[in-house]
Amino acid sequence: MKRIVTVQDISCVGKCSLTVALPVISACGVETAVIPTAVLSAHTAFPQFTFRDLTDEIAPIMESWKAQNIGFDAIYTGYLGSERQIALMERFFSEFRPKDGLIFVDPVMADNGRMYTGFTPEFADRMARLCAVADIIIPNLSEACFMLHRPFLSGGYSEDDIKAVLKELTELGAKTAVLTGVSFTPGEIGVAAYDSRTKAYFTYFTEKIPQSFHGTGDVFSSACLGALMRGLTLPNALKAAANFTVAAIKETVKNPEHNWYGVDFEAALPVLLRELEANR
Ligand code: PXL
Repeated sequence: MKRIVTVQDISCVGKCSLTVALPVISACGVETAVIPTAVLSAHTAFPQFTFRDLTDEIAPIMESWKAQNIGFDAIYTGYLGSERQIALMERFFSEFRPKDGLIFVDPVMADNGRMYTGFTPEFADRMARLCAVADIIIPNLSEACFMLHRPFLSGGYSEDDIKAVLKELTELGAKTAVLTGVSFTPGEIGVAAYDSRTKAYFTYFTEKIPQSFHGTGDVFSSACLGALMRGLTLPNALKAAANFTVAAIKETVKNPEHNWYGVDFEAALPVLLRELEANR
């Protein structure tokens, strides 16, 4: 069984970061170790939340694992709370870089053209440097624009614009860039990806559900990494993750009393498992 480690916060309520990554990647049949970067009572879109920073735990955890020769097939970073945590991840990557494995960075910091509470342009610049040492980076359009110092592309952009953003993202240093939240046609949303080594460009679109929810980026990234670890090609992993994410949103909106804060991905896990089987 493949073993990955994911580094992100645990928001006790809210269905994002670790409370998504653990169940989704485990459901893919992949062992999922964690480094929690912070404990929040709820994610930062809640009007009120507690926040306990765990940065001081990261180096001791790394040293203890090193001493016991614990290694991973992939490292997946999500929400990181500070520039210091990013610096620790650079050290983590250099000491634990998996042989033939994958460093997968989701530069979580923004959506819909706005940074989440607590993030700054300096953080975006620092995150861009972490992206430089990743194999795959998976920002949404807002995060990509912040890291590239581009005005936010909120619509009305062309496929050439998206190709230019992807190329610039790989020029940061990452081998492959995946952009989420891309839409060229009303009613459709999806993903575009570019592999700088093979020059392969790939897109995949699903129907766009009008509501938007927190945590869908984490659902998408976790499913994509789980699928890659199960041996799917990147295009098939992206397709599986997109179909799973749209199924999770549909499960959520089916219930008129649905939560506002996250998606019912739990009910869509069978869709993900079928995608893994079908694309093996
Ligand atoms: O889903 C991204 C995310 C992760 N972790 C925390 C967040 C958010 C988005 O707001 O607040 C704590």
